[in-house]
Amino acid sequence: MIAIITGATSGFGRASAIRLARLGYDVIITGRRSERLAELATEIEGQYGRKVYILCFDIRNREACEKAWESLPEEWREVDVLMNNAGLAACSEPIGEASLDDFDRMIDTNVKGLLYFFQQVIPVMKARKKGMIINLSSIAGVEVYPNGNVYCATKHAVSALTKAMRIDLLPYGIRVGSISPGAAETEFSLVRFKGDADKAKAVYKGMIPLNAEDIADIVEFMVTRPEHVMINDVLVTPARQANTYVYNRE
Ligand code: NDP
Ligand code: 8X3
Repeated sequence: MIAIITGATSGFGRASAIRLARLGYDVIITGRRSERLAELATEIEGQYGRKVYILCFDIRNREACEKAWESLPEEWREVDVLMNNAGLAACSEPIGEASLDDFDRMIDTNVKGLLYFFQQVIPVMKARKKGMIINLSSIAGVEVYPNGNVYCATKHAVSALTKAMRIDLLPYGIRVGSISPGAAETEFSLVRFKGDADKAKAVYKGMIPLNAEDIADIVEFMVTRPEHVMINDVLVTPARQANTYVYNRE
């Protein structure tokens, strides 16, 4: 069994790559930070005895996505699970006040990048008439919140694409689902607030946020369902979060 996880250098992607290796998958791990990919490969190979293939590229770059896939040896191409996870929020400002560069980063990564890489992987799954796709959407793909604007729009797009993939890939027996988490403490907020650790920490003040292992648990649940079961979406929040903007903080 082979799984590809995009954005495996941190957070959900890293934890899920380890979890999938523990479940017996050889894993293809992707991201831009080569040192972290190498560290993760050493950890997985050493602790779980699974094979790891590293693809280091920027998912926003269409040509880089194509070249990454072309560079993959034939024996790695029969992918059973594709986890489209790489993504980010680049800002948190009212619409009309945020930078268009930040909007570009989110649209290029979360929507276009997901499609660029998906396009490479899907022909093999279609030819094999099997496979599972797990898209990392968000509660922000279900509802919007103040200053979430374009990030929410990209995650609404991921949710729409998940539903569209499920329809178009149905004849091929490919199962498509998404995970839609609420607040989870990873590097997500540090990236969103451009390295400001205090602002990032404040997001989770007065509650226990989700963590990367919580999401890996859901990935494990999805991939271990019998073949006749397709999990469409798992919407999950910390116990102290009711929707995108109502929290019960201590
Ligand atoms: P992290 O910041 O911890 O991880 C993000 C991953 O995406 C990293 O591995 C990063 O790798 C990769 N990535 C980002 N940009 C690019 C790029 N241009 N090219 C290649 N890889 C890229 O965040 P999370 O683990 O929290 O987020 C994972 C996914 O989950 C995202 O899609 C996010 O939107 C979504 N999500 C997160 C929630 C949260 O509260 N944390 C809640 C709901 C959804 P590198 O930097 O090495 O390229
Ligand atoms: C990340 C969760 O609520 O910050 O997708 O948008 S939220």
